[in-house]
Amino acid sequence: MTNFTYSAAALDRLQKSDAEIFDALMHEETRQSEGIELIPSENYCFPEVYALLGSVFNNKYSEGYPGRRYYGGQENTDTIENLARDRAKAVFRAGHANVQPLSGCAMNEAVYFGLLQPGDVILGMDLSHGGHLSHGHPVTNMAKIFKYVRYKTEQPDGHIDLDKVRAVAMETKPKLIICGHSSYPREYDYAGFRKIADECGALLMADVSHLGGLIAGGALKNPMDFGFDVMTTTTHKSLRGPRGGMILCKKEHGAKIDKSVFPGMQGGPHMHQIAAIATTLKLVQSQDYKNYAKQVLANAQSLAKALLAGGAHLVTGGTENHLLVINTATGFGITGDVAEKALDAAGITLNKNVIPDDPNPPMKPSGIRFGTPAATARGMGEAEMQQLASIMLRVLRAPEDTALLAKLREETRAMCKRFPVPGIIPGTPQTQSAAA
Ligand code: DSN
Repeated sequence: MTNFTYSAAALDRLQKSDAEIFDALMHEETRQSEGIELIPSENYCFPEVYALLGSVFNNKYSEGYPGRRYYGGQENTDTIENLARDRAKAVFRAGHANVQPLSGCAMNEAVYFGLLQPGDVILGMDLSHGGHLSHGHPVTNMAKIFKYVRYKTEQPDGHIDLDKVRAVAMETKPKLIICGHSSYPREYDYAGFRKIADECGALLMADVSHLGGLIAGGALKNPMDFGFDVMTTTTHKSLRGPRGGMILCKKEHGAKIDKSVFPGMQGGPHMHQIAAIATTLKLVQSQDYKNYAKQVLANAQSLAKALLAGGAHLVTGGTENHLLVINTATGFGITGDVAEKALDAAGITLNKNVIPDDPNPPMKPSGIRFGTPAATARGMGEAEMQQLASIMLRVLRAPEDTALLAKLREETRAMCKRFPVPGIIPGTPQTQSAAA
């Protein structure tokens, strides 16, 4: 067995019954072990999560909610869903929690359909300024139902000017305002957003998918403490749980949200995923996890400082959370796709990313986005961030120097050896043979 995340017997059967998938799994373990993961929405889940994702809870249909299901045999599924909901409410100080959304887009759609009517106006952040697809990008199905309007960040410093947000809100009269991002490296003024929502009579939602774990660990502010109506978060990013989504809200919105998730949008919830969410929400209450959340931010600061010193152009000039965006076009004269590929060759995985009002197209954008949750989960600290920044700068200055990239690949591999991925024991016989 290569690790303790799967049962030995099940893995053995897989190897015999489907060698192609088995090999891909082994190669992916090797890739994750021997490379440095900097995609800010990715992480290594707690090893306990693998136990539940690979468990018999996968087999159960549980349409409905605890105590009111459509099928029998729910004594254990009710237990796990009740624990997940109670722990979610406690961790995020929310009046109500729904843990059934299958993932991020589904959870946000469930909020829109639960609290709004078709044609209602929703105000969210522009995608190129850090917003998310599920906040109503024109290519989404949601944009066919609701009318989305946008606020942007101010250039060149990249911050949100709340007076401008207020002006758009007063002009467009949204029924819902969304505060949330997937590539905005700054903290929000949650109290300021609450004030604007009150002035224009809108409901207020925070999508903290990237930040959920950092809020749970007490390292960042919690929108629920500022009177937000709804807060959504995925469960597999900084939270380190299984893939999934969660909706936290004021008690008064609970019935509408629940009805919108089931039967409005989904059928049977994924009970193995809910069991893993429940466990995750216990683990994030530990002191170890609180330390982890703080270290994620400290590492991001350290990385930002070293990159700035090396001449990188950081969007907004730095970071106040776990993520950073570099404008590679202005700083290094290369587009994000070129940077992504070169860094990958040096053993660092991150993603090309649009920058505010990017003149370039999404597949050849002007920037890259990266963050520290996964590297921190394997125990890397500020010293390693300095080393990482140095490797990144050398790659960005010479993305076509294949000899240099190969040399740097060895440096990242050596770093990885010192920091095993949680749940994977490197160098075991199967990993080695799959990698060979
Ligand atoms: N794809 C996720 C991210 O990378 O931010 C959000 O859905």
